[in-house]
Amino acid sequence: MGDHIEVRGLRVVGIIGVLSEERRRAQPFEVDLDIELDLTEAARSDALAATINYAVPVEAVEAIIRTERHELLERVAGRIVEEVLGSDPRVFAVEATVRKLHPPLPADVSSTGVRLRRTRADVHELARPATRAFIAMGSNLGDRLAYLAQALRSLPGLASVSQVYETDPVGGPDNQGPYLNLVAEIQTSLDPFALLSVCHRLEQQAGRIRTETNGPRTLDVDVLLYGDTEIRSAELTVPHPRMFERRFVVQPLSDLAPELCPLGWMTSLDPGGVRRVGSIDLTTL
Ligand code: PH2
Ligand code: MG
Ligand code: MG
Repeated sequence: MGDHIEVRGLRVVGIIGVLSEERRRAQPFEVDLDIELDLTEAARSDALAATINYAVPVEAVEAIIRTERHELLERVAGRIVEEVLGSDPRVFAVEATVRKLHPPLPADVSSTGVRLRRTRADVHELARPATRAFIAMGSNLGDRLAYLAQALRSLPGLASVSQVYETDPVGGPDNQGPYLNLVAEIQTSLDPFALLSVCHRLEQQAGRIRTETNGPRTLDVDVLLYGDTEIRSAELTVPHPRMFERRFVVQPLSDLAPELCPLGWMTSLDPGGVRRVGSIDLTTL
């Protein structure tokens, strides 16, 4: 689409800089803004309500430069982008250029500046607080421990890992070997769907080939829990729908978060087929 509202050459005086003379005396800055939003309706209807009044971001930029005290042009550009994205949900991206018009340099330079472009998705990603999530892993083909260790090394935000358990296969064909299972705790600012694609990437990295349901696999990586969030969508169900029926999940989960595993669940599950085989040392992964 490529629609923009454009502001060029907005000049404001402010205190931004690292040098002590810059901290003492205000100097001139110039800002260019490109605000990306769909202008189809405003272009057709001539209604101000169908777009954003550019006086609003202009005023926001003036206020940031005049009243806030930052050292870096980067931070000022960051603040402008945050503010303009936050001011109206129809804005999907903002590019801000901030120039210092008389940079204190021992050279003949007309201006110095920084340009940032951020989409709404970028800013949300940064602003999202970390969530405690639990990931289950299982392997019953090839060098099982090596697949688990490799996946743990690549898992972003890893905080702790359960003991490793050898478990009889539940469901699937008869001729498959036992699993190694574990549960990992992570702190993540990825949203649950981005986390799911990380899990799929780890499975691919282990060369997983999907044939039959519950068939043998080099690596299975499932999202068990994501904070208190509940999700029921075609791609992802959280909490994992079968987790509390499966001792190969509940046993390692209870190593990390017994408070999430009330005794009733554990004792109602068949105790057979799950053997503790050892632990993975996070410091030597
Ligand atoms: N995973 C399954 C099906 N059955 N059995 C064991 N013991 N461990 C698993 O990880 C496992 C399973 C589907 O993901
Ligand atoms: Mg699974
Ligand atoms: Mg799976």
